[in-house]
Amino acid sequence: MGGAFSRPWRPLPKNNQDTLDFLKSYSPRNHEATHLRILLIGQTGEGKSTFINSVDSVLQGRVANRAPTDQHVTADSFTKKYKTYKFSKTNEGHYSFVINDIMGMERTKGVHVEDIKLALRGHVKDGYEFDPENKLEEGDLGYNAAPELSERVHVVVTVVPAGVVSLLTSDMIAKLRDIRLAATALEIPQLAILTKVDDACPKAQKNVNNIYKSDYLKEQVYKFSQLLGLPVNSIFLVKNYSSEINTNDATDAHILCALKQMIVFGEDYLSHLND
Ligand SMILES: Nc1nc2c(ncn2[C@@H]2O[C@H](COP(=O)(O)OP(=O)(O)O)[C@@H](O)[C@H]2O)c(=O)[nH]1
Ligand SMILES: [Mg+2]
Repeated sequence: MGGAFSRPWRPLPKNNQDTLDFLKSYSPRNHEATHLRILLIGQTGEGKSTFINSVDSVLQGRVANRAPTDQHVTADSFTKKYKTYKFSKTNEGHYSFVINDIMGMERTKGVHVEDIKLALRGHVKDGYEFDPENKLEEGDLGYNAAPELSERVHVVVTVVPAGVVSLLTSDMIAKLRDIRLAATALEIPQLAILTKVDDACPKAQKNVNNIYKSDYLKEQVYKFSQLLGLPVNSIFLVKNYSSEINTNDATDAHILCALKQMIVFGEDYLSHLND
């Protein structure tokens, strides 16, 4: 045995304030884009809305609850609309990145993979209500025929609970890979967050700083990397603010670390678009 809780297999993020400053001062170098758009994808109940709330909580320094989350996860996806979340700065304006929440991707009653591909290219209007029976078509009310750069997706993030990685069906993996290929064809960068590390690992539940010391969580990251073909260093472990009353530095650190990488990847894409 021995090594299960010895040295972290990835260094712990260090300075939250540096990352917060980076986020605050960030704006796309490509002036055609007013902001950077992050799209979260995954099945229902995996922590997408809670991640959006967690980001808001970290930025505000208090637990926020803007994106409706679902405590009672049923076959029906709670989020049906394509919705853009902006984040307010304390004094003025908004951060120069936004996060899109999308309907869950379950086999029946889930969002069409084709609709997600349209969203990547900015063709899905904000507020469009996904219809599992019918995919969005050119000419539909919710179809944006001439998307601006800011309406396109600049980084795609797959969200899966750490404890669910080994339970993903081949059908779901095929869908995720399908979207990944579509994003790759558009050269859109991708990463993943494995949520609910506290549910998946008792040591992580005790102390979130143990997540990079857990062999079990490391295995899930490597397994997910293989399943999806994403590099290991594009996969982040996150404990969302799901039951806490106050924020804390350790939980903030992992959320910030994942968020910063999303911005770095998205910025890289945006700034090289016209090369
Ligand atoms: N323990 C724990 N629960 C979480 C975490 N993230 C989300 N949840 C819970 O998982 C449930 C579904 O989350 P939600 O964000 O609505 O999932 P979505 O359908 O992907 O948007 C909610 O009850 C959340 O409180 C996490 O990191 N840890
Ligand atoms: Mg949701």
